[in-house]
Amino acid sequence: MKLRLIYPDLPFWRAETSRLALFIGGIEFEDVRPSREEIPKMRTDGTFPFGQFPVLQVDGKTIAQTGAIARFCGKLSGLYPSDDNYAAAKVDEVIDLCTDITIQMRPSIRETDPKLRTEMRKELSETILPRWLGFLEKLLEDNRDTGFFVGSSISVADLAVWRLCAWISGGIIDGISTNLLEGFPLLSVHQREISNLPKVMEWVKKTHK
Ligand SMILES: N[C@@H](CCC(=O)N[C@@H](CS)C(=O)NCC(=O)O)C(=O)O
Repeated sequence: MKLRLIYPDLPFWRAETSRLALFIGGIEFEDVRPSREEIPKMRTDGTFPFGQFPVLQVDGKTIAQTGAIARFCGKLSGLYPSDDNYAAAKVDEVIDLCTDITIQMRPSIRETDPKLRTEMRKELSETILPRWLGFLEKLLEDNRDTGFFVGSSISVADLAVWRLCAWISGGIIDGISTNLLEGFPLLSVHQREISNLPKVMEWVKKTHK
């Protein structure tokens, strides 16, 4: 099976979850990272069927949508439950939660008025994100003995949250506190543990700039 995963050269969770899953699973894929100049053409030549990315091409056929791609790559890599429908739904739940959190960020990222943007980021830091991160913390608490989001081993849910939290609290977005995870002990430990996995460290060393 020939796989081409298409997303700009950024370790954003929407693509990085699937890239990393394939890497961990030892599944060969072409890691296509179009430049800013190449993207407009891809919007019109059918590469991005909904005008958005990531996109995964499987033997020339296209899968769009972050969650669909993550599930597909998770299944190929052994990082998505294959015989437990409840566990599979719980993984989906976490990925959808990552999407919801990303959507919370969008208005301030698109805001062009600096004063309004600062106010929005303050509200995100102080109120909105702590509420949503609390939901993730609660999921870890419910699955406490394992340190993973679902079941007793790593899944694409863990990879998605790991990259999402690195983005939110990594000092990448002006005005969003880098101490955001401090109030969430299980999420903080989860973040560290995933970062320290040998395959994750190898991938980060290889691809993150
Ligand atoms: N529903 C899509 C949303 C993907 C999305 O918003 N991608 C962003 C990049 S992270 C994008 O394509 N932005 C450009 C645009 O919307 O025109 C998914 O789940 O993959």
